Amino acid sequence: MTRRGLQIRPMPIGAEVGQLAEGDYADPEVQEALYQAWLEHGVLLFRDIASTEQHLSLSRCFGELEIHPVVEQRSDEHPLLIELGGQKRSHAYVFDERDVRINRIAWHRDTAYTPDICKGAMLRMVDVPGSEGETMVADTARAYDDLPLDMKQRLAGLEFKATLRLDPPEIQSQPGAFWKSARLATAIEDPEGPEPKPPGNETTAERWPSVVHPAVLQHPETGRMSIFLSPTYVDHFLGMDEQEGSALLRYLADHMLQPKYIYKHCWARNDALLWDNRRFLHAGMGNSVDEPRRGLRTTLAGPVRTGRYFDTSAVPSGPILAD
Ligand SMILES: O=C(O)CCC(=O)C(=O)O
Ligand SMILES: [Fe+2]
Repeated sequence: MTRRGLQIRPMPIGAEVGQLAEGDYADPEVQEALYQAWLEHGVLLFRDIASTEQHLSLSRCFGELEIHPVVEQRSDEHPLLIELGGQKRSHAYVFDERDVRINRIAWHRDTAYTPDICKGAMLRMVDVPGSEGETMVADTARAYDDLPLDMKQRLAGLEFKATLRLDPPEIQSQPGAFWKSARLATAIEDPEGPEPKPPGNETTAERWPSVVHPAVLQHPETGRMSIFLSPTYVDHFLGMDEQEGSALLRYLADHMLQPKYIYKHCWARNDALLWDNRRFLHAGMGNSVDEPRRGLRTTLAGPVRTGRYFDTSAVPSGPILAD
């Protein structure tokens, strides 16, 4: 506990931070205690973050913020925020021919489709869709610790190729997805939905050339190892044949997404969840189309240069950091 009575309450995964007065964020002692708690637990949960100003100043306790590279995601409210749901309502998909959902996102690591991943992100839920729309986080440092030694040796030095997929037909139904099939909802299933975009096109590939990242990462601040693989963006492991690669991918996804490494957060309005993107994967459960959900998210600038372009001559054609 700090002089100002800051409380950090560990959860099985991550920790919840007790109520803070807004002025406390400016106190260097509070900032330092928050930062250390974040490095230790990897995920922090805050309650009652009631305004964008508060969200931004709390986020800044963990470092400089960056403008998100995907222009389409940025919120009109503030350049340092991206919006999930709300104005940026996405298409609905039908999962396993059963659940018609929006905002469902398979396990991923933010900006793992760029050479510099972001250090972390803080998602604040402004409109909560009833009991739906939970966010899950998975601790890949604990998962790494529990790997057998021969697997740790196998992963050392291994790299994977990663590519951004924005478009409907490419929605993941592979390791890291928690569904077996997904298809775009029809206009009858999702009458309010936006017009479907054309399938994956050259523009995405030109703007977001494929990158390469290490399969395991030593955390630059704590020195702790984690499984760095991002299931959503991975194409394959470098230098490995397809059969061996897909078996390894399945093994790692099954291992690191065991319930014991996962915290599933059921949102209350104005909760804010901060994850260390170097250590944690996260995923969105999604919600039904008639339940509005709106989240705003800051992005912590790393940069953590862990990657490089797959094609070394690749030059992204679009804006990367700002318009
Ligand atoms: O909407 C969610 O639950 C997760 C969103 C997400 O992946 C993100 O904010 O980076
Ligand atoms: Fe994300």
